[in-house]
Amino acid sequence: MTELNEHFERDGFVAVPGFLDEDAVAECHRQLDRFMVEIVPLLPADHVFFENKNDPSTLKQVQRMHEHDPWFRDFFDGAPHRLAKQLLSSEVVGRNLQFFNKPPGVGQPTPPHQDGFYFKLDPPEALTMWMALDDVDEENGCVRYVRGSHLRGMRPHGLTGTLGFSQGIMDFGSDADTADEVPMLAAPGDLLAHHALTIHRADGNTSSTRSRRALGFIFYSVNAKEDTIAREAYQKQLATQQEGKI
Ligand SMILES: O=C(O)CCC(=O)C(=O)O
Repeated sequence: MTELNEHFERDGFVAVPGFLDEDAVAECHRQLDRFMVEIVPLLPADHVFFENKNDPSTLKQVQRMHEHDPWFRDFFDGAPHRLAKQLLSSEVVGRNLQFFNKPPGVGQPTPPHQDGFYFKLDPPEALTMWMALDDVDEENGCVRYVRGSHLRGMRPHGLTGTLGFSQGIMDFGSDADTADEVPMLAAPGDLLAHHALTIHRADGNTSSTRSRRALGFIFYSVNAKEDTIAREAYQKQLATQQEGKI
């Protein structure tokens, strides 16, 4: 087993500094700029979220980029797919490529949650990768993981009211949660990977000038079966919750 796998299995997350080199990060930014101009205006409302839907500069999330653009599909199918396969020790299926931003000053906190609660998988064998495209720290809302939380099962979640992160752990914040929380500082091109049961959250962006852009990659193990009834019930609840916000 590699060192990366050992860390991932022990902590429920692992950091891969320099996953993309400087040139690859620059190319990713170029492609992202193109995507924002050419593709975003064509996307359905439930694939693009804004902090303020009347202000395009507050774009906070784009869903399913790999389905809308061949460059991002090829990127998703390359190095992230290979790493997901290694970390889950199984064949994997790429499910979502997302853009995450916390725009300066207005980017809201990401509520504490476990991605597996959204995925509805049995067994919950899946992971999310999060690749920084800006320098990310406490000021602009770095991701924070609770070390080892993937070993303690699924926590109850409730509705948060946060667009893009509709479900959160309502009783989060005990000493056990906070003592093991790790702020994940990252530079452009650094990648974090977390297990579907790992609790994570992020503060809002309190900087007035620095964005906090990232790409997220979701992969399911082929051993994980989707509970389609639970998933449909969740999608219906989500559609009701998003009314008027998107
Ligand atoms: O970008 C963030 O603040 C959090 C992203 C996240 O929760 C995820 O990728 O699962």
